[in-house]
Amino acid sequence: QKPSLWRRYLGISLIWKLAVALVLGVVAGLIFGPDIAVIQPLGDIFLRLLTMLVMPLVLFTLMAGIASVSPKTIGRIGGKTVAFYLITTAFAMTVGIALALLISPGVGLDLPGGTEAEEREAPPLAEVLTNIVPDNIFGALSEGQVLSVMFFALVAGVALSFMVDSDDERLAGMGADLRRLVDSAVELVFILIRGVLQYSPIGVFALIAVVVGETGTDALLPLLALTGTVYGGILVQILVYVGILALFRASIGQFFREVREPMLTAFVTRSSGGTLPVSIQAAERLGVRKGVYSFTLPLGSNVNMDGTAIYVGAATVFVANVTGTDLSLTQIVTVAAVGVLASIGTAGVPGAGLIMLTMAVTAAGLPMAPVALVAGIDAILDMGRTMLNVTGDLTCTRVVAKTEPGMLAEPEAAADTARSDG
Ligand code: DAS
Repeated sequence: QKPSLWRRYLGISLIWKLAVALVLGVVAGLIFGPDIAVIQPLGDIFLRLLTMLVMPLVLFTLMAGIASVSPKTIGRIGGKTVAFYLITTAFAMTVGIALALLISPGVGLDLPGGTEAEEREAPPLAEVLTNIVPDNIFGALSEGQVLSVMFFALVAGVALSFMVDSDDERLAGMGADLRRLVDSAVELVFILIRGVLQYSPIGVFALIAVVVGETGTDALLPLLALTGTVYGGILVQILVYVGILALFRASIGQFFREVREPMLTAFVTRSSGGTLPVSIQAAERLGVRKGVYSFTLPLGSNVNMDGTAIYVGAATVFVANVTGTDLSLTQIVTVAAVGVLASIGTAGVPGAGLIMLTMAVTAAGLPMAPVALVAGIDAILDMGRTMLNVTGDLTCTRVVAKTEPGMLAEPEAAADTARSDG
């Protein structure tokens, strides 16, 4: 008999449902304006469902991934990944500042210098690094300290990897049992993810409707110029990723076909952490082995934020422009350095970049008032920067997998080789 409506709904691909939800959300936002905020809870539930999965996912996938890689391979993957993330983020920061100096968004809008920024001291680097080591893993899990949980998962995964490789029969047997348990936990989280994603069209509709309802269409022209600058930078950085993929002979068409879903999810949820489950599934579809993505994706979703770097660079120049401040070279270098650290420190949650922007503006000795202006459209900027953050993580994942023997499923590896010979 005819499939039920519900069956038919489940049959439609998630991308279509998200695209329809996006359009309907914009329409609803324009029609109802700020009153549409009454459906915000539908969006909050979606974000909470995604965030609920982040901790179990990071803990189990990272442990499972590390444990599935023989001890001698872990070092190589880690080194390559960190190098890739730092280089691309520094480049993104340069793009953000250069474009903003070129386009000069906000020039001519002379806002009062505004009150001097209250000293928002960035935690000293030594403290940030020390705090990565958790003094209580259950505390780190409950407080959502992703970096600390990752540290624990990393060391526990390495220990498990040595356990499985142990010459002591008893130990190796226990290691194998524990690894099966962890792998099963990962599968369970994946099932939960598929369930949450069935809810995402509703969550997306609500999130978009509220953003459009709030910012409306009367966004000021200078803010439009800032938006153009940030999205221009995002486009440039995506072209950089295309260049890197071409350099490593990875199929660009296949890559963007598979990462479309995490890109769109990141765009609407504005949360790299929340998109992690979707990114992991895209990495699986790209043929990347868990041994690589279980390291690169959780780490990337927390420290690799090229979109945020572009945004902090461009928005800081915007703040200078709207208050008629000429940035000295020293100030520009300060913004670049603080901006890169800020993007590393930014959490993979909505709006985190705005918090880091206030840190960069303070460090550059600029007035804080215009940051409130940027905050008005921060959600729209956050969508694009988060999408780029996730795209950068997946580009690194694909490239690292390509350079690690046995870390790319056969069909992709064979296709890559053919491309190299071609
Ligand atoms: N929304 C953050 C993320 O999830 C980025 C940001 O706010 O800058 O990547």
